[in-house]
Amino acid sequence: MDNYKIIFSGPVGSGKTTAIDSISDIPPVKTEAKASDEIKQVKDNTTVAMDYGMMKLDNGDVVHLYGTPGQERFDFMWEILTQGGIGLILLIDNTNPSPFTELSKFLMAFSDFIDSTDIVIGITRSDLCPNPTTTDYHAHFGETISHIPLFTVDARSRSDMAMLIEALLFSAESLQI
Ligand SMILES: Nc1nc2c(ncn2[C@@H]2O[C@H](COP(=O)(O)OP(=O)(O)OP(=O)(O)O)[C@@H](O)[C@H]2O)c(=O)[nH]1
Ligand SMILES: [Mg+2]
Repeated sequence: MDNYKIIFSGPVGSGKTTAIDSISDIPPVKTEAKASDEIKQVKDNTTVAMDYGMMKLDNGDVVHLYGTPGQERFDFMWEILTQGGIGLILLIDNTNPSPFTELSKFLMAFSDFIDSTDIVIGITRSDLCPNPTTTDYHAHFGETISHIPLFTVDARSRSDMAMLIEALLFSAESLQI
């Protein structure tokens, strides 16, 4: 039996806590606090340290799921949480006024981890804001993300989250982790 650690990150409200809720086989451990006024317009709570969940694969392997806080003032947790991880699932909220800027920011912040492991991008909340499309993301970022699996997903959907994890494990296996 193998154990893997995967990290969910991305901006505030992109669905990291929701994603782990959707896919975890155990009730997740959350560290949420009441959101400040700015965030409160979108949701009541925000992650201040981490989320933790886990899922068992059919072959008996266990995938440990860690969610980071989205707020940059808690970014000291990002490096702590990536340690020992085999890959990153980056969730980007498509309703953000500048989703490209948000994606750039997180690709930069996690660049060392991405360089040494693997990454999958999930574009969330596209049902609320269909643009930019995945084609627009590829057109804007070109080579930078051409090798990265990128999907439109709903963090509330277990099957969508399972697809992201499968894509990440598939990429990681091809790197022979
Ligand atoms: N309509 C819609 N809502 C979504 C989708 N994905 C996530 N959500 C909702 O968006 C919100 C995301 O909130 P969280 O999961 O707390 O976001 P987070 O990334 O953990 O945010 P922080 O912890 O503050 O960084 C929740 O209310 C979800 O139900 C989606 O694809 N469509
Ligand atoms: Mg959260």
